[in-house]
Amino acid sequence: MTARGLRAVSAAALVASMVLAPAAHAHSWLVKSEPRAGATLAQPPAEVVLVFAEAVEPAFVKIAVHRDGKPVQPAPVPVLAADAKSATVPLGAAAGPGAWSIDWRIVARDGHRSNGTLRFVVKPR
Ligand SMILES: [Cu+2]
Repeated sequence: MTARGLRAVSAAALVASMVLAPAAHAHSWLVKSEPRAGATLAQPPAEVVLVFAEAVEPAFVKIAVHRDGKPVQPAPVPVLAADAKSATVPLGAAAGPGAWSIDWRIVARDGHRSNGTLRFVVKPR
């Protein structure tokens, strides 16, 4: 490629990066949860509730639950609220003491993805 060609390509890349730069819009993320992030609980919760900023795409909600670093079996199945702004994750028989982490991965209605991990601790009795 010639020097001129290279300059043309880098100019095009610069324009593309400006056009594709993320703008402020309504993608979704975790705004609160029950239990709260970092909570230390005396009793295991029966369920975990994740509340998102905006509605999420139900088909693309992925939740992975670990207790003391091990995947909880059977894997809890999240139930999305009718407004698609919160998900309830039943812990059921798996609920108990330990360090819990809830990995969440969502796709907002605008197509943007986000993910994170909610952690809390349940003390042994
Ligand atoms: Cu977005």
